[in-house]
Amino acid sequence: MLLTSTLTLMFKVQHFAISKAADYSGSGTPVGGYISENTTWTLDGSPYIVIADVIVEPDVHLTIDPGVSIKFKSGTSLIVDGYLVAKGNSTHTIEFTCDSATPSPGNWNAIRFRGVRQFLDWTSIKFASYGISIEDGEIIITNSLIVQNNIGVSIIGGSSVTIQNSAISYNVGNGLYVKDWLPTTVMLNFERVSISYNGGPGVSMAMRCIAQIRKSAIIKNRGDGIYSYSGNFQHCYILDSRIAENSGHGLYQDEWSWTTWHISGSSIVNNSGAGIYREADGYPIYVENSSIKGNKNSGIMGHIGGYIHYSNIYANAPYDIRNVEANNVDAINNWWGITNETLIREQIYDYYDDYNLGKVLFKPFLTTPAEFPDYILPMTSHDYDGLWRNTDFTITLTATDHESGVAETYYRINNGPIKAVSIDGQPRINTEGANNILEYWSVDNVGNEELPHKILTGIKLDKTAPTIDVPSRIPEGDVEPDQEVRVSVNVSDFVSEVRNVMLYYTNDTIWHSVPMAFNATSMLWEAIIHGHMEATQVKYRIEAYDNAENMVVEDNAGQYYTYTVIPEFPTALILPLFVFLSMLAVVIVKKFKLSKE
Ligand SMILES: [Ca+2]
Ligand SMILES: [Ca+2]
Ligand SMILES: [Ca+2]
Repeated sequence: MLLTSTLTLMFKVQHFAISKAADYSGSGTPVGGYISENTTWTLDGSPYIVIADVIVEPDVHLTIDPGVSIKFKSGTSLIVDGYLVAKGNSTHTIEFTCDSATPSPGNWNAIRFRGVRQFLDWTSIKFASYGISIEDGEIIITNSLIVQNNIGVSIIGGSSVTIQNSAISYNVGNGLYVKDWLPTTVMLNFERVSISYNGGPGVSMAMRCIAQIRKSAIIKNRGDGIYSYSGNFQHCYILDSRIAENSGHGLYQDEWSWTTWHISGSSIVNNSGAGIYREADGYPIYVENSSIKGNKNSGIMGHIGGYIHYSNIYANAPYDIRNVEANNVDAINNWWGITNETLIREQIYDYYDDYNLGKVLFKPFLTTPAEFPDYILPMTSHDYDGLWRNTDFTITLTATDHESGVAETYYRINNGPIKAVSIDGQPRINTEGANNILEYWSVDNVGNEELPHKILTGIKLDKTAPTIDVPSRIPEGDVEPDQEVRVSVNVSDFVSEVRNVMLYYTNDTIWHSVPMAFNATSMLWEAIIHGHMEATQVKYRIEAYDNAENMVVEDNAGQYYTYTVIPEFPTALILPLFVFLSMLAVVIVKKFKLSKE
């Protein structure tokens, strides 16, 4: 409330676009304050620079055209009490990012949805504190990337959140976070979503949240894949999905959470914790047609209930199933990786290991692995570090697909022709620029195409050294003993811009180096040569580096720039003085001669 009233005071003008000359010197259209009538942000006006919070009032539509960039100043938000319709397309995505030369997660605050219904299609949302904060309404996000925020998607209210063909990845904390004690039930509906490489859990779920996750991948998060941490009346459906290689458990329901899990057609594999760990009892888990294998703290552990049928459960350590309660576990018709009943029993911890526990009922069991279709998209990653290069270079794309395997990885550079890694080799960047674009994706052996295509922007190549003009100095003419000389020079650079300029000078014994400072008024680089004794010949040259470590020397074609320090008095005074002294000498000599005579 405090924030809102402050903003009201600040922005009495309803929706304003400050003229560039007056308040904003960058290119683009500055925006801030209230939008109170239907508004469209167009390619012509792009980029839109959010210099203060933008608030879309109730019943008002903000439409954003394909290809538009929205760049947020530090700490600002887009608050949507009305409607946001941001629909890009595959060649013209809509970008929500920070307005910073050094982008990092948390540079700007959030897109906050508090209205009725919102659409994001072919968008990317980067470097926010909360990429998307859902506080009310119904949200549909398709073909979008929510990456490198502190938290990808935060849900603290609302009625339904649908996300399709999108990635929520590389966020610092949670990929998706659901607040405890939601005011109403929120339906989460994910299809073909990758929630991967986040610094916290992939998904944290809480009370009053009903999730259906279909054909999705929750992989390599530095926490649990899905963490259900609070409340009851929850259902979580995991259908045809892959939950793998997370640093915590694949699925973890803690002691404060009562969730019914429905897992079908899914792989829960190679997680550092348990595949599935249920700390609380009371609600069942149903697992069918799934693979639970390679997990490092048991396959399924805790209070199980429900059933586990027609699944592959093997290679989990120390146990494939570890029962912790007095109830029996229905685990018939599964493949345990072996057909020896005694060995299967060793992989199960139950009544026969501790008579206080219920039995795991595993007979009859399958004698060959259960098979299920591959619905999971392949995943491709790159190895570019975001830094400037000064020669042509290759970016290596690596693809994985755990079910049917990768058939091919494709890419195109700067919207050029589509190439295949197996035919054309890995992408090679040879165009100078600060923003080369690499679009890439893979296809698996049953034809699942990685969607949306990954798009790597900001690929930087600068092969051109800076240019240094002929320097000038003050004083321009004679330099007196001990007089400082100010050297000024214009240096320019194509693409990566001048990083630093050095002045080197010598009196023919020692070379000194002085960093030159950029004078924003004169637009020249300047440095001082300290004073020298008379008759000293001073030589100097200038070196400049750009941000890609290209270097150039300006040394007057090897001759250096030079000046000689003159004697203390200028010639105009010295000549008469010399004449006077000569005459004086003659007089003295004559007098001396006279006195001798
Ligand atoms: Ca046992
Ligand atoms: Ca696949
Ligand atoms: Ca350059």
